[in-house]
Amino acid sequence: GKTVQILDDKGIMRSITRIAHEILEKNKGPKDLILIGIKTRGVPIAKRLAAKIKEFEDFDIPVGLLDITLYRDDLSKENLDPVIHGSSIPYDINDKTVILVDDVLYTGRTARAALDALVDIGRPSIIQLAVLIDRGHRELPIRADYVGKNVPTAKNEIVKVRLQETDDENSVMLENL
Ligand code: 3GP
Ligand code: 5GP
Ligand code: MG
Repeated sequence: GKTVQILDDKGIMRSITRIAHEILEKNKGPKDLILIGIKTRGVPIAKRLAAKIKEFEDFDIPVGLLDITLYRDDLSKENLDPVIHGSSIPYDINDKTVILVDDVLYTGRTARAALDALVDIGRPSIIQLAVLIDRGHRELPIRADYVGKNVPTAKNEIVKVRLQETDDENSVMLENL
């Protein structure tokens, strides 16, 4: 199908830089923040945000990860159920501001599963959500606090996120299946 580029290397970099500034602005600095990347590509985005905050404020933000994937059940092509495979959050999240980070926000089911996983681990004072792309089509009352780019999509389109750390290049493409 047809493929169009939404962000190039510089565009991704600028979005992440802006979100890093927005995180610092909204939370009045880097204190008590923890970034948690959602597997696979949320993790390098979380690490890039932490590196930006280090650059701006000379402050180290802890970065953890959650491994959540969506599984189709046998009966339905539409309903995807998030399954939590594991996590690496070797920090006390109690009374902290936890920022979940993912590449694409779509139905909101992954974010919801991430919230479930977090409340099992501790009791953050605030949980926020940062995504590189919001492609719409929410099926739950979930929204992102920080968005790199809003991309209106059809349900039969997919957003291809490629990052240096996982794919050897930086680009976001919209692909029409
Ligand atoms: P990610 O692990 O980096 O998020 O869901 C597994 C991978 O499939 C995701 O990588 C994502 O990039 C890719 N993907 C592309 N389109 C879709 C989609 O419509 N739904 C889901 N769940 N993943 C998609
Ligand atoms: P949701 O749970 O909000 O439906 O989807 C979020 C998760 O599914 C994200 O982790 C994301 O990787 C993946 N996802 C959903 N739609 C897309 C898409 O169009 N492109 C990519 N790259 N990932 C998607
Ligand atoms: Mg993802």
